[in-house]
Amino acid sequence: MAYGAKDITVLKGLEPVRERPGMYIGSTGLSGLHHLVYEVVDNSVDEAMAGHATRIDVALLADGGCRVIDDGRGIPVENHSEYKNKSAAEVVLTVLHAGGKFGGEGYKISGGLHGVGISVVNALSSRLDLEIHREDGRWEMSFEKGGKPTGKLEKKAPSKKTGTTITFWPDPTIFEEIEFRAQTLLERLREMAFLNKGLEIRFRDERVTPVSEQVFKYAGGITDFVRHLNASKEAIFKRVVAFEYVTDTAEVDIAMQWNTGYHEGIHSFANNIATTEGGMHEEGFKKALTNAVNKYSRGKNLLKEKEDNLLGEDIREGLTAILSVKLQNPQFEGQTKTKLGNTEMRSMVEKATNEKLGEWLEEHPNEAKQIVAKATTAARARLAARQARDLTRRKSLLESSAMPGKLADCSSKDPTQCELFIVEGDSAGGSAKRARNPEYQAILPIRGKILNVERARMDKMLKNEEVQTLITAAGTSIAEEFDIGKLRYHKIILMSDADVDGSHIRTLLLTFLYRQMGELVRQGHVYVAQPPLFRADVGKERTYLKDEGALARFEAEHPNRKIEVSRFKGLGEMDWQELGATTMNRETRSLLKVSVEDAAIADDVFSTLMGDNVESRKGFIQENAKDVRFLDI
Ligand code: 0RA
Repeated sequence: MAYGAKDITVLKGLEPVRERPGMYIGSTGLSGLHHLVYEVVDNSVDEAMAGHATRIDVALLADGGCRVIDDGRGIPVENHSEYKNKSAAEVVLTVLHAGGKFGGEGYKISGGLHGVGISVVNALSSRLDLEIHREDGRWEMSFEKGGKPTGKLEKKAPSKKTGTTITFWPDPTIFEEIEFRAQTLLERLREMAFLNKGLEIRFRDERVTPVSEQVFKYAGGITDFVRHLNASKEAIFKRVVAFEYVTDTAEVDIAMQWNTGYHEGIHSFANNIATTEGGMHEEGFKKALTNAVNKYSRGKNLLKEKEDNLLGEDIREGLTAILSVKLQNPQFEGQTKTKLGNTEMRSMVEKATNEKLGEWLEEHPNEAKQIVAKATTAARARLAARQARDLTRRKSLLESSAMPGKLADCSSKDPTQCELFIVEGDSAGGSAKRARNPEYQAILPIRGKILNVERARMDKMLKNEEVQTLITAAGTSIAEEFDIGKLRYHKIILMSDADVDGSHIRTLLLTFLYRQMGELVRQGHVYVAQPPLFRADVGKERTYLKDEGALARFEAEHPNRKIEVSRFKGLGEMDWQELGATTMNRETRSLLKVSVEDAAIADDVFSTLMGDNVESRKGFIQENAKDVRFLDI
């Protein structure tokens, strides 16, 4: 049976959409505004998924409109069976829930977050122009003021091609803001192109001069997506593990690649919608991934009989994966409706992954070995971390409340008032002890050299005595045992030299804090001290300047004066009074609060600096040596 006008079933008029836009597009802010574009594009992508469209053009017009063109079949133009005198196109644009997706034998699979249809876009636009190429003609119709037709659908000229063009102008009385953000749209459109192999999506921003245009088209689909996500990372091997699994009712598409980092990046989608809360498909994938790798390891004796199975988290360390499923009736659940609830997808993805990944591993023994080796190292690091934790716990039990000897603790027991300075180097530690306010400032000297040895992996860091001391001093323990309620100092301040070694140690410590005590960073307890780099004397007046920029400004502000500048090579070169006044005294110092982003960057830098690949490490250091963002927070 041909799919045509009579399959388009009808539910409601458009008034409810204007009354409660949030119900249909989530919000009337930027996200809702962008939703309009996605809704239109989703319809075109559906046409592509059904095999009828190959290209979609999205343009942001100079006058604030948005135009979406596709080369699909075109919305049906004949009169609708249930509406006298109304074309199917008019029904699709003016009746809620009338699309190709509801009832009848429309598409097998369709995207769109709420599947609300383009009538919602019409309802929330001050104007909408429709152009259809179909049945040998070019047809046009326009709407204004929230979806009111300005006339009937009319054939304007003969045409040999097919397709739909929708141009709409968001209603400024509905939206808080009507200026689209190119970057946001662009990222989503690129994602759409990745998720639909071979589909060409063009994006043009005509609001800027020169007009910018980008073309997204990926012959490799989600395999290209994974490469894109891993582009700045170092893969453990070049190949992307990819497979698909198709049944009559659904489709599973998986691509993955491991990198030398530690981050787990599984991105799942159902019908092109990001399922950020996960769901059944993700559960099935994780279970089978763990199972397949363990089964392979046992089979090949890479895991000895007496050894424990690798855990899922070990196997997923450094994994970037895209899991895309397409199914008929997706159930979206969870807080943000981004969790896939269809239980049949759990077993289907599990089966697909067990079978296909199992085969892949057998067919690629070299790569398989590397996957197992990476997971084994992760498992070892996990065990070492636990040992280290047990050790600190036992120590603190034995010594009851005794704090480590190296720590010069403060007398106040009120954590909100207390500060812990982690100071690189013994001599700087000495100055810091003299300069501090012993009531609420504690000093923990750390010898940089010790941390600096070779490529400190996290497990080595945890075994390090000074890191252990830091854990005990902070009071919170780490990883799963972490308890922020036990934090002994509300400010943890890293104080190290403003040189390469200093920033190296900062990177290590930040990485450690980020990975093992992440909540400290997230809740804003971690700071970096800012010792000055220069002392400038003008006559009897002495000024401390934090960097070259500050020095240049100072020089500009003192023309024709003799300025005596000395540079501090390290904290050790400052006397304790100077250190106190410039860097520690609450009244006069300046501290930088470490953001989660700073810490994540440190973690990235750490992975690259400490990774096993010497070449990439060298390259990275050379490339980023001048990038202060990385090494000098
Ligand atoms: C209803 C039925 C058919 C196609 C469409 C709607 C359709 C909607 C949009 C929105 C943007 N682009 C679109 N392309 C198609 C099926 C028509 C047929 O059977 O030929």
